[in-house]
Amino acid sequence: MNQSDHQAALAAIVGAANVLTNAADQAAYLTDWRKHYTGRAMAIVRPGSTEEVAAVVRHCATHGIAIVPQGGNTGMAGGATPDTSGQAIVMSLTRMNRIRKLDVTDNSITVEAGCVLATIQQAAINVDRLFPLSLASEGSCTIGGNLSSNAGGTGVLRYGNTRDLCLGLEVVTANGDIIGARADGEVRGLRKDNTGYDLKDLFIGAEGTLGIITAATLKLYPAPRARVTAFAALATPRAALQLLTLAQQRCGATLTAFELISDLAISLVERHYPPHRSPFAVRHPYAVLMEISDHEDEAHATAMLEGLMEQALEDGLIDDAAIAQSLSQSDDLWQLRERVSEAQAMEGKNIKHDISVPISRIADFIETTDALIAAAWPGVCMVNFGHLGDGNLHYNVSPASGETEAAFMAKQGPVNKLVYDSVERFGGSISAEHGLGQLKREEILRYKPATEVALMRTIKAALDPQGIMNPGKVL
Ligand code: FAD
Ligand code: 2HG
Ligand code: ZN
Repeated sequence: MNQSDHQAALAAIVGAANVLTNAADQAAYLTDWRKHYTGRAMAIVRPGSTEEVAAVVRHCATHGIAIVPQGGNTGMAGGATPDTSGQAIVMSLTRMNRIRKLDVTDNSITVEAGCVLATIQQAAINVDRLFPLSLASEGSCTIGGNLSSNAGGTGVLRYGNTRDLCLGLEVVTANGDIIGARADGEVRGLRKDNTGYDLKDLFIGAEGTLGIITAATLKLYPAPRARVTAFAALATPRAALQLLTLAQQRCGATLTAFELISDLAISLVERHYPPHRSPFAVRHPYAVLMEISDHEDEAHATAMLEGLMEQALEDGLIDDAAIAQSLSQSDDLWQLRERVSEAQAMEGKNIKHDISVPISRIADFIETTDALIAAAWPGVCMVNFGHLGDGNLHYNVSPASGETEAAFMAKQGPVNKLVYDSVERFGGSISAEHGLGQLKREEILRYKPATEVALMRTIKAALDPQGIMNPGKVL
């Protein structure tokens, strides 16, 4: 069969309108969000049901055609972009966007893989529940992509990563079998099920290299009665770490977000997203954005945050504080955090490091690594922000003033190596929440023990013996 025979066979499965073959229709699917990778594809295939996904996979397995699964295409590691051979298909799951079931007694929701995260959050709110996964890309990323990259976001310190929010998965395997569905078609989603290896955990975080997630049953939580946000100005990440310990002592499980933002990151948002501005009259090197989710009421949550801020000021941990008095003030503060990535992208290319170290070592890591970078490349800018409460930093590096983008990006390899070697010395991970994709596929070999990489290859070979599932990613 030649390419047009395959395109026709795929059209027979999903409908001709859902097999995109011309360059203009394909363009949006072939470049990643950061515009670091552009690939080519034999076709963009958009199945509308699990059975169609399975039939497409069976066709590809029979003919050895590679499949690149794609959700909202917001990934940061190039995982959803095909290579330049033009031999693979991109399978976009976005037509599979139904909410199949929501059960308030089970506190669970079953959704198809292409469901946009914000849609799931809203469905939960509609029944007075919370789906706590929250990321700046929530308006366009899909739950299939969140699960496949085991996304983190801003609620991890209280609710865990996407993996922790998943009760069950429906998956199409690399030979086209459907697993995870019960005989009546529902996705299994038990709170307890110790019947051998937990297969769903293999597919979570696999970045589409082992199979295709078609639906998931997810945990819901009672909706908090009040969410109150505070913004604190401070001098150093070390002070932020002390504030985290104090906040955890005083607020316990009500502390649901603890984000660090450097002043440079805030300035980028101010420049590109006016009228959002720091609430403080003078500049401070760092800010922390904190959120309390309270099951009493707003007055109780506000009083708790006020008490915390007063003590932090008294103890000299923070230099100033603002507590949002309304939902719109809270949204304004969150924008200062959530817009950083987009503001950085508008500024031009940057070298990203999505890293984690033990929470206790984060201040030492920043001090040490900042000094190493300043010595090696004087003048480059550190746009440092992230999920401090999880030990996860977006330790991004931007060009020195006047430096061309091309000259700066030529340093990517050595900058990455310096940062990742430092992460290694601090006992951390070179990918905290964005995955490996094609971006870190080579680098991981340097930092992950060879026996663990070998075991990953064994799993890959067992589940995808032909290597058709998202080749060139992760491994
Ligand atoms: P895609 O980008 O389409 O795909 C991601 C990976 O999953 C690819 O390897 C793809 O092949 C695979 N995949 C997608 N769907 C399936 C499926 N159904 N079955 C099998 N494999 C599949 N990430 C965080 O963890 N925390 C953050 O705070 C965060 N903030 C972000 C903010 C912005 C502004 C942006 C642009 C991105 C952010 N991300 C963050 C990165 C990104 O990982 C998440 O947006 C999201 O998890 C990706 O979902 P997606 O649907 O866009 O997946
Ligand atoms: C965030 O936390 C995302 O905003 C993106 O994970 C981080 O752009 C980045 O480096
Ligand atoms: Zn993040």
